[in-house]
Amino acid sequence: MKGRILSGIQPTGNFHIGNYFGALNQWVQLQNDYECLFCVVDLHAITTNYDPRKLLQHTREVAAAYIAAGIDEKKCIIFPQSAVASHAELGWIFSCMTPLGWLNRMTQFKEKAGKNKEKASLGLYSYPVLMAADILAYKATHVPVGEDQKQHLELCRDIAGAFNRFVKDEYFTLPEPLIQKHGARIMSLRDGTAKMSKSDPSEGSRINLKDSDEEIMQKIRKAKTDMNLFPDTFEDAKGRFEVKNLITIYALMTNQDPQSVCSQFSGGNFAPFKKALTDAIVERIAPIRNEFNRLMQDKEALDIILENGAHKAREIADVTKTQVFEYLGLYR
Ligand code: AQP
Repeated sequence: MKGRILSGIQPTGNFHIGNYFGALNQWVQLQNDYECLFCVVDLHAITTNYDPRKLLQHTREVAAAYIAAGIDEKKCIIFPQSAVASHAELGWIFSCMTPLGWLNRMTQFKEKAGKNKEKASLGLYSYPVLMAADILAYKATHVPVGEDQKQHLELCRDIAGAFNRFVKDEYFTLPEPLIQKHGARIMSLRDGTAKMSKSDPSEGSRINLKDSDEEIMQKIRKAKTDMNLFPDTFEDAKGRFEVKNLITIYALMTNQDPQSVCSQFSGGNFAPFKKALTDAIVERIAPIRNEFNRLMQDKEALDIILENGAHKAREIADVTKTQVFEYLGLYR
């Protein structure tokens, strides 16, 4: 094994192809080479407005999506973050070692809080500190991250360094990012400058993993393009954000590079491309969706997987927490 991986996805609703290509698809490959822990980060999901009546359902859905996409629950530890108390406990400890100046630099808080910064929760602001606790609780050596999470991982490394300096020991190793080369960012189908997001109120902005073939077809049909013809090269698509995004999605769905997609559809109008894109998405997503639906029908079996995972995760994280408490002189 090349090391230990920790990663997670928030149960904030509609699991989409951005989450799939930005995270999950990569995890499926990594599980063969690394010892993997994949959590459903429900404590992160409550940092913004959410519906408590739906959270548990969404947590199960994310776990089902992991397994449906190919994560092997026998090989990897799959668990809900809130089931392992050490995450929140270490989160508090690290928040006492994180200068405000470091958090003030985090661009995701600025994006998510938007103009309503004063009304955003303290939890949303300190979210990256809890993420650092998620990672360090398991002393993960590597963290697969989308481009947007890179800054948070750097903060995690800074926090690990600050802890090590404070206790005058190399207790934590600094986790390394594993960033995917292509398709690290899938954009909204309605606005090529905005990230495809679970919490985007526009359903048409994303392809969900559980969308029916008909829904996929409708969403691609309505996906924004522009008045020009299909570009000859991927370079020519520069500045045509929506077009570039659809080419990227097609390339990812069909395992080819964006340039060969341009060569294939060069100079044409968008109708045949959209037809091919719909077919490619359906071919790739339908088997995952069907497996997802099957798993969601047996909630008890899913809960057993989550509880078994939580049990194994606790065994690792509690050792770290105990050692951290000892270093800091906290009562145990
Ligand atoms: N559009 C995207 N393209 C590529 N990767 C993406 N990820 C998210 N959106 C895209 C990757 O998915 C993983 C899980 O993300 P998360 O749920 O922890 O938080 P997020 O990045 O905030 O995801 P969303 O979908 O945008 O959710 P909401 O709307 O709740 O904020 C991460 O690895 C992320 O990079």
